[in-house]
Amino acid sequence: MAAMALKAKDIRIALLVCGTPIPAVAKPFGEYPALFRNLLHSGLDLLKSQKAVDPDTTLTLKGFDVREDIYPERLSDWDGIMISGSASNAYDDVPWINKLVDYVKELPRDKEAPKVIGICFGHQIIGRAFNAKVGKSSRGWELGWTQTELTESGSKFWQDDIMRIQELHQDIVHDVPQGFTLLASTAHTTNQSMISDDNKIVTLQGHPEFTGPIMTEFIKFRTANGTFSKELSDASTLVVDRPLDNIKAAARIVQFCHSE
Ligand SMILES: *[C@@H]1O[C@H](CO)[C@@H](O)[C@H](O)[C@H]1NC(C)=O
Ligand SMILES: CC(=O)N[C@H]1CO[C@H](CO)[C@@H](O)[C@@H]1O
Repeated sequence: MAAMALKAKDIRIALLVCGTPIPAVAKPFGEYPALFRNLLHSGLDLLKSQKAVDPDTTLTLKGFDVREDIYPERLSDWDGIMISGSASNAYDDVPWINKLVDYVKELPRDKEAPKVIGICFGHQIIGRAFNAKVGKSSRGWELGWTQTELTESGSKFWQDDIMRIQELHQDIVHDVPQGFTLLASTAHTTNQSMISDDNKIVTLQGHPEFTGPIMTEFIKFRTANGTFSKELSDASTLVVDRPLDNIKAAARIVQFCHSE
């Protein structure tokens, strides 16, 4: 971990909320703002235990429901803009998604823009904004506990050789946009994580905010409603509670937003 401790401040994260988890997740575990707030606080605690940040550092996360056209007022108020997951398709031609894509497209042109982090649907929105092809995978769903392989740049950014994370998607970013570098891959999905060459935008196809118990609820619900086959459901359930690198990933996201 970085030897030089970053000095104390409040790290301010604006979460662009693009979806609502199913009630079996939202009720006990919270909606996306709560899930990401808990995750990033755990990441910050890890950084503190590693003495990688000042012990007085705090983190504030506020949700903005972009489906209702609610966006942060000023970019300069934030250290990070995070884009959440969603049950919607990033490639759909609907007004709120088109607006979000245009918003993301403009961010690199704005000097006040903070760091940008896209998770799952957010990763795909960033892909679309920068002209990658986004669409359904020919391999169907990538579901549950997964070990992603990090590229050389990925190991540098995520500070490991692999990342164990929960996956819940069938849409993928088909190519790495110009000006971005690939950070992680699986056999199912080559483009699992990307970083922009100016070091301002990072994406993840997996869900660091999902734990085994959360993923179990998604598997149960979507198997019952016919989305997942019994085979896929059984295979995913078998490994769903394996160890994850969520908090480590969260620490890297917090550090990314904290640094210049
Ligand atoms: C199953 O549930 C999910 C919500 O998690 C929803 O997005 C999807 O459309 C549902 N599928 C069917 C076939 O009802
Ligand atoms: C679907 C897929 O694998 N797309 C691309 C992901 O990114 C690499 C470049 O790093 C491409 O070679 C893949 O074709």
